Amino acid sequence: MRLFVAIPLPEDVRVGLAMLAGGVPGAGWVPADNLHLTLRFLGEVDGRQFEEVCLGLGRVGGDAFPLELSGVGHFGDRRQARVLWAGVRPSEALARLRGRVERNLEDCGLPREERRFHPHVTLARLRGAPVERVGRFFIEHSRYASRRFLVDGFTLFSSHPGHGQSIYRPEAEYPLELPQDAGVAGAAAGWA
Ligand code: 2AM
Repeated sequence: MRLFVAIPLPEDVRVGLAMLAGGVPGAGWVPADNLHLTLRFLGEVDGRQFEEVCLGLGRVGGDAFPLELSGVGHFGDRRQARVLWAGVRPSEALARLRGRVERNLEDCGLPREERRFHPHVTLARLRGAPVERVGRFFIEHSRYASRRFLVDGFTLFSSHPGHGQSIYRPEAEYPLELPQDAGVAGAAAGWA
């Protein structure tokens, strides 16, 4: 099984992200339904490890927190970008959640992730996209920002080959704790 842990995004945020698609020849845009924020890619995991991973993630816990997406960027060489992404406004709570996920997966026997965590939402994978069109994408969308939304859980997904696009299936969902007065606090923080 090919697994990853991710934060699912609210539908309106995904729709807003999907509206950034276009204008870059050679871009394979991620469909709105597949957009997510990866916390940890696990890769191939066998049945026994899968059970341990599910239990380990169940021990992560923690409080729900607000998050905002902000800006766009790329992975790969500036003149040969491989991936276009939407960025995430820096969040201590997100970094802490990622740390807890990482520690609990290590406790399950998974090798430590050596790469630095760079929170992002992949929008497109590129193949031979003209550099000036990629540059225009950055100019046009540099001010992109989502609304503030509540991260109230994370999900263990399995990834399956589909026609053109991967199919992501939720295997297990892990809620984060809502503050006692979530309704009032959430409205005040502009989560809703
Ligand atoms: P991404 O968030 O940068 O797109 C499912 O494929 C998820 O796992 C994607 O979100 C993808 O990262 C991540 N992923 C896939 N293959 C990966 C790899 N080899 N290393 C790290 N992350 C990977």
